[in-house]
Amino acid sequence: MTHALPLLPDFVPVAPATARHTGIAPVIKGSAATPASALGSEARNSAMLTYSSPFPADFVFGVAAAAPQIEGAAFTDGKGESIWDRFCRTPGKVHDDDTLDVACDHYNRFDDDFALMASLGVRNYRLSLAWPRIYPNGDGELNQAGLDFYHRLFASMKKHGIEPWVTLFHWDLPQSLEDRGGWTSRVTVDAFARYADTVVKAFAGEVKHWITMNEIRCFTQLAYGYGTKAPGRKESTAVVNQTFHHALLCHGHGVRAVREFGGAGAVVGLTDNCDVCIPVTETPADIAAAKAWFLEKNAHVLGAMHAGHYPAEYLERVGPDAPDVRPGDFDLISLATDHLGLNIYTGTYVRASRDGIQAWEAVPLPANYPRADSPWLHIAPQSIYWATRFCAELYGHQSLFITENGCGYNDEPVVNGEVLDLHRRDFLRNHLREAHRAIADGVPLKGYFLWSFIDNYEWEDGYQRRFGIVHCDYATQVRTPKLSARYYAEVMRERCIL
Ligand code: BGP
Repeated sequence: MTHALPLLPDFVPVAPATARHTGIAPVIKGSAATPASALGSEARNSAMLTYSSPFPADFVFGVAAAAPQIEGAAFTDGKGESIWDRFCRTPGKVHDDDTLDVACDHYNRFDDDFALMASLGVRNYRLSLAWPRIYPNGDGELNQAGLDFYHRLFASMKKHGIEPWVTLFHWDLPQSLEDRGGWTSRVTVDAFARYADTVVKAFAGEVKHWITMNEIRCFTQLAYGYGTKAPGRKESTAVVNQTFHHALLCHGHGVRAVREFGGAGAVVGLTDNCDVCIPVTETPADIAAAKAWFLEKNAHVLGAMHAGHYPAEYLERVGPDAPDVRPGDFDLISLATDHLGLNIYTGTYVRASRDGIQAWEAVPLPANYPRADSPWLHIAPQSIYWATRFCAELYGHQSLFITENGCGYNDEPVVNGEVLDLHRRDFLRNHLREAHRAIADGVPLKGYFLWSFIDNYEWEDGYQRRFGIVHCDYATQVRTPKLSARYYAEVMRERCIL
């Protein structure tokens, strides 16, 4: 069956962007004008990719996880306390008061885990480094045992033929830094700069793919505004906006550290969970509305990073709550990156407003819209297509990765050695189809990392929520690949949607 869609009406072939991050094409609120596509004329050629075609030869398939969620060994070999180690011990904050103490015991079982990954044909694994394992107090004394652990881990990955994609920060801030203000304070920025320098220098020989931060919104807004994630604070909008700014500075330091110490061939970028939308109908009017929504909602992270300043519209919106910006901050924040990672789970439906005055109208989801057991995870595979396409068009990105995509469910029992998670297989297949469609339409999507390799500690949902393609029995630490793991293994082997 042929699935090659014609290029959508607003794909105007233009010369490919010369810089990695070109300026943002203007979207004027209320205007019907559609920004020109940043995609080049190659978009037309790659539209020859059909539904049954393999993914491009250089397309990266992988799986993802993060240190605090799988490693366990929360206080072993000198590791310091993280804000999540503290938060999970505050009664009522995490489902069943689950702790990260043991998790998947990956700290002790990584070699077996990599053998299992390799047996499924996984060649790329996105992981994170635990900052408090390396600097137990965030700054201060270095813990050599922490560095040694990751040297052993990378050696094992190499032995099993698995390429590391390393995130410098995936939410496990050292508690000592939180005691000094956490993300509200520049102390954290300085400490992160030192930590980034240390780990990039230490692992330059083992790691070539770097990701600076994971999902700035989650460890700032949700953690310091809503208080649902560690450290669970409820600060003012102005303070929350400042935490965003400090996180952006740390992203900049991550880029700087890789440029200075990463060695030949090292690449770096941010992983963002941008707000994602889907045009209700794929018509020029709804697409333009969705694009205007995307630009507005992402102004304070992607917009700022790519423009080299906070966009005027954002500053107008936040007024006196705007972050304090010091001279030189945006030199760091807007350093050129090599790729952009997007964690895509869900999306908002947007259409052209019926009053013809507003630039867009978000359509609320009805109560019976399908979702996973995670209450926020409404199933919207087209999110992948539109998020990657808008990032290419609006920011001129030439190299995009889905760094997370997956679904969380509660009860997935092992029966006769199997977990028949057809729901996850379906989720995966439908999202891969949209990734494939994006590539066919010329979007420079270069890879896909599934969240997650193994069931793990899902933050405030503890061990209740399972996102893995491999089942973890937390009582015995027995791993059982689910049906979705077998399915994904075949997809990776054939490099086709099956
Ligand atoms: C992302 C995080 C992951 C993972 C996933 C599932 O936001 O980067 O670490 O946890 O979401 O989400 P959650 O655990 O919040 O349900």
